[in-house]
Amino acid sequence: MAGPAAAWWSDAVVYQIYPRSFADSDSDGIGDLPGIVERLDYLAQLGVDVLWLSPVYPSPHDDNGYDISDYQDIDPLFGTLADFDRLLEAVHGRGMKLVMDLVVNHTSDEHAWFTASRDGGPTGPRRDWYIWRPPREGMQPGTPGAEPNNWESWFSGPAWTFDEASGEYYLHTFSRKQPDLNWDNPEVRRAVHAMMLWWLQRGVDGFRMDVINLISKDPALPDGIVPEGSRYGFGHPYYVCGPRIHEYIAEMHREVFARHPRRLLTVGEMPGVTVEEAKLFTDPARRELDMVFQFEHVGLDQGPGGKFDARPLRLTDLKASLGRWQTGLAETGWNSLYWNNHDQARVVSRFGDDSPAHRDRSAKLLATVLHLHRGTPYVYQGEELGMANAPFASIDDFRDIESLNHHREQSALGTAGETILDGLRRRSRDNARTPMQWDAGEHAGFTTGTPWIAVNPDHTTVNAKAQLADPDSVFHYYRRLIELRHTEPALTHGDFHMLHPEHEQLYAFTRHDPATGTELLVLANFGGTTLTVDLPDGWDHSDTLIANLPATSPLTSPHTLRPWEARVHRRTR
Ligand code: TEU
Repeated sequence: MAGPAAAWWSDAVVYQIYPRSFADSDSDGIGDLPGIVERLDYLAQLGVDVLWLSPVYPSPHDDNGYDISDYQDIDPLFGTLADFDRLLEAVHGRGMKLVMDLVVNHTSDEHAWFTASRDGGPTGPRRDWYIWRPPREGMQPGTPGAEPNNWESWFSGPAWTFDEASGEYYLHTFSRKQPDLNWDNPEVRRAVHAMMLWWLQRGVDGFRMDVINLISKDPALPDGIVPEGSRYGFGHPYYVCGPRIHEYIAEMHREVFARHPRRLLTVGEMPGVTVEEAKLFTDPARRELDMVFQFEHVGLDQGPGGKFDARPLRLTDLKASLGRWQTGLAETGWNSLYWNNHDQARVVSRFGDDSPAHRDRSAKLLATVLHLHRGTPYVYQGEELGMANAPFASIDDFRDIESLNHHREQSALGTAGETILDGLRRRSRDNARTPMQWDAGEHAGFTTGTPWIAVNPDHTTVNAKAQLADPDSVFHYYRRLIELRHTEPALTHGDFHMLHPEHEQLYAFTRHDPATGTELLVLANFGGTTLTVDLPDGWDHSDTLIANLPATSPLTSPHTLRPWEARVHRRTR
């Protein structure tokens, strides 16, 4: 239901730019801010409302900029603060908004805050800005098992690194070059708030907040349960939505968002968040965040071996999960909707079919299903072209620290090379990070230099230039879906009702907006074979709102859907 005052972002579509791989203006093989400026007309044509920039701050790039060494500047790789101001002005000039990536669970180990914390030793004034602990009692410091607890880093290996000079360990949930800040220290929180206000004063329109639900750790830092076959304990229960998380987010709202006159967008990236927690974070009355990124639906095709143990997706699992988030955040709270980002394999390869016969159709089907849900849709660069996973030939083709560490760790454990590579080909974050495919030319028009990661060879057929010229392309289909978000209030306000939840090939639902009486019916055939379905009453001969294939006959029940066909129908009642 519309509620008293729908927020501006409720009918907005956000586009994520991964600057390193978007457009390179100076031929160094790495995308940059002036490159983005040159491509803004493309984004305006797509019709998106908000751009989210992955980090462009100074960084040693151990994790491609998610390891920040200075929060208030631009990395020379990407340009200067003056380039940033020009970009912001150009974005605003086209009626779009710009959201920054805020990475404050951790800094780089090259950030001045951390070097002061480390070099000042255990009694130094900045020591308590990070999470330092002595070695485990009775163990030889610096040897395996002497870590203060048994938590594993998300990028393989222990979550602790020993500092010889002070004889203590620091905690890093991610790489050893990403030490976790100590949010329990009020000075840290004040410094982060001041930095956020600085960016808002510069004119940015909000923040995407990296792993923001991990910032509050159980101060006891207890050992986690060790799963069978693992060396490490499961630390999540002690820091995923930890004890003071809502206090810290509410404080940030008070100290930063509420002090700022402009209308912002705030989205918290939250691995492991539940519907119940998400409702608390996004309940407007609690004044915390506008929306969160949840991870449930992107973990459904994962086997017991973890992220790189890929399994086929069961459509019933996907519907049960997304359906639960739709109903869970219906009365209170708000969903963000995404298939892709810079951490996920390409959706057309993952949940669709990237073979030439079905690629465009399944890309459009996935777009239809996602964009017809209730929430704010996010499009990740290249998704609007149906960009697919890359054909990585060997480990030398990968760049991502998570992938490289995983490969090293599994090789040491004796896992067969092809098995490791197979997992990486399906799941590596590098699938999302190959350069944006602008045209069929050398390096896809991304750079005139040597790209930092190889372009996908399929750019000769899959590229923006070709798709702009083809009214039937995936690009123009996304453009129409984005336009619908702006023109059809049932997309924003309509309630959500899943149909046929037990069906393994049909994704079908209705959206009903009581204020206008508009009802939408979404039918999507998730597979390469035809499918005959019974329609609910009253939809015969209804209007087509959008479809990825031209209709051959009016809608009547039972209706046969062609392979990967998606249709949206509209009626008033
Ligand atoms: O990601 C956190 C996250 O939950 C994962 O997607 C993670 O990156 C990884 O894929 C686990 O398998 C955020 C950023 O989006 C990611 O790029 C960073 O590497 C990470 O935080 C650390 O800042």
